[in-house]
Amino acid sequence: MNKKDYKNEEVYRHRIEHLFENIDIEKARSWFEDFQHLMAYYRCAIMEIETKFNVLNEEFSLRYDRNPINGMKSRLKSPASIKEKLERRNLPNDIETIENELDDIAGIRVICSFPDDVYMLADALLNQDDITLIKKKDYIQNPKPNGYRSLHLIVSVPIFLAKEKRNMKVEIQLRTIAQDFWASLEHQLRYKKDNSFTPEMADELLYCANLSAELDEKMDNLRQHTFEKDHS
Ligand code: 0O2
Repeated sequence: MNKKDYKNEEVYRHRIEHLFENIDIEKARSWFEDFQHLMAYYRCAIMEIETKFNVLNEEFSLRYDRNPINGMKSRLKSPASIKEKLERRNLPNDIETIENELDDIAGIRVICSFPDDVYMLADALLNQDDITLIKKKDYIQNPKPNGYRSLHLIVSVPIFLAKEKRNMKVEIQLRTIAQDFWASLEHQLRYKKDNSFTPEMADELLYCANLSAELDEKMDNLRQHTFEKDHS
């Protein structure tokens, strides 16, 4: 090591020490371990809810020869989004607060074929005796001013571990294919990093949201005509 490298090494070590001087490494390690466990419990809760929807889809397909679920997507909120949400709400980042105050760490989106399927699936899930409804927001009956439509449920579902049972919260968003198409593109346009989203684009998107609601209605009429004829 030459003299210059040696000096750099010293500076580097000094900077690292400075960075960590206010951090209790043991505390940080224990926080991280608890956080990893909590995230694993949320992953289990996602599996439980996904299974419930898969069972409902299967049953419906046997009974009526069609699938009400077109697709499902799930996600765990990223550590960066969790941190951002806690800061936005002025909440401490301890594990208890994360679990008690944030409802959307585990999220499942259920994309349904027809608008009626959204409510049929929501009712069927909420009728199950191990599911507790915590919050419901019906943005289909009451769309957001920007045109967003979706049914949001926050539910609590038990997960069974080797030595305990834990009730975990899961956010479920149920929407039709058309509502999902709109929401995905709106999200991409609105959150584009170059700030190019204009009020005219917002108007245009609202127009598109109303068009897709009309499309859903027409498709639902076709469904009633086709399937009711099949089962009459
Ligand atoms: P991500 O990455 O999708 O999870 P809160 O979650 O409590 O802070 P709020 O407003 O009470 O906020 O929740 P709400 O209204 O139930 O909406 C939460 C989620 O719904 C959002 O999650 C979006 O996924 C979706 N959402 C709500 N409004 C819109 C909208 O106008 N456009 C689109 N495309 N999606 C929407 P996050 O946290 O934004 O992100």
